Amino acid sequence: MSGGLVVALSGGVGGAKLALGLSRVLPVDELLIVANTGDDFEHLGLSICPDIDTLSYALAGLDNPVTGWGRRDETWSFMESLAALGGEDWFRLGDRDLAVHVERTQRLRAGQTLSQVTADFSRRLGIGPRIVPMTDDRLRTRLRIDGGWVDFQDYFVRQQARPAIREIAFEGAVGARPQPDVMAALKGGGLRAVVICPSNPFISIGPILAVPGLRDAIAHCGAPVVAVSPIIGGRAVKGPTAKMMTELGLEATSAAVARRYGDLLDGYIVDTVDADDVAGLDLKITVAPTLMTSLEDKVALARVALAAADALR
Ligand code: FO1
Repeated sequence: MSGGLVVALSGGVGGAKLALGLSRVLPVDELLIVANTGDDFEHLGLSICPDIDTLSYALAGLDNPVTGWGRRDETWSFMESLAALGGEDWFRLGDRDLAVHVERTQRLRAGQTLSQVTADFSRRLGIGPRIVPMTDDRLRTRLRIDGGWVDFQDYFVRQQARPAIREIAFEGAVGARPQPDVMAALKGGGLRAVVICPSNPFISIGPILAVPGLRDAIAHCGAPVVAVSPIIGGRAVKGPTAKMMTELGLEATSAAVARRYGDLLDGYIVDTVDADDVAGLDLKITVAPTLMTSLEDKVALARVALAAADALR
């Protein structure tokens, strides 16, 4: 069975790979990508939205294949000039990328919502499916490390995710309202599936589910909810997911990620190497290659995720 809207929850690099695959197999009006904005921050006077931009660049074919974030064919004159002046250069903003932050900041200051700015940028970059922030309100991921609380990008980029994480908080979550189109999609009829992309369950999907009402709306959406594990053989493909799980007292396994999502999930897609690891879970398990290197891999995994969801309808 196919047809109907697919809502995909995604963080940055890993999630964007599956989102790109989904965008290649679904009609543009049958995919709504919900981006994490917990990583967003204000830096050098600019509003930076890393996961929205990573998703946008990936779907526009403008992504940097080496870093996974930022733009391809980037130049760094701004950063070099900033460093020469003694400015903060730990968070690298390429020249082309910079234009996005400058224009977004202007528009947000003029009163547009992040959803409006993102939609217009998407149209101008030729992106078909909709990418929406999980909320238009301010929600910031904060991490407690030894020494106190720090902003997400301070931990992730400036300190290169080295400190051990003791606690995670989503500042502003209590008052954040879910992005209206996401709620309408989850509550309206015609939903085919919710796909949780292979993103970090704590810092990428966690903030999305922390927006009041969103987790509940997903749980009661009436369509299958499937997740793709971000862990392959006890390791994250990219980023500190495995390290973070260990620090938070969990095993760095696909099974532990599924337990983290709890009763939200109907189906779970894990890599072939993790088939035994998830054998005890009370979930419909699909075993498939989940490492996405080529576009073909992304498309293939998107098809697997959709088939897994459809089989649960
Ligand atoms: N990640 C880095 O590791 N170093 C950087 O200098 C960096 C700059 C950067 C600029 C724009 C942007 O949209 C993302 C950027 N990222 C950088 C990635 C980003 O901060 C993280 O990968 C995400 O927040 C995690 O999903």
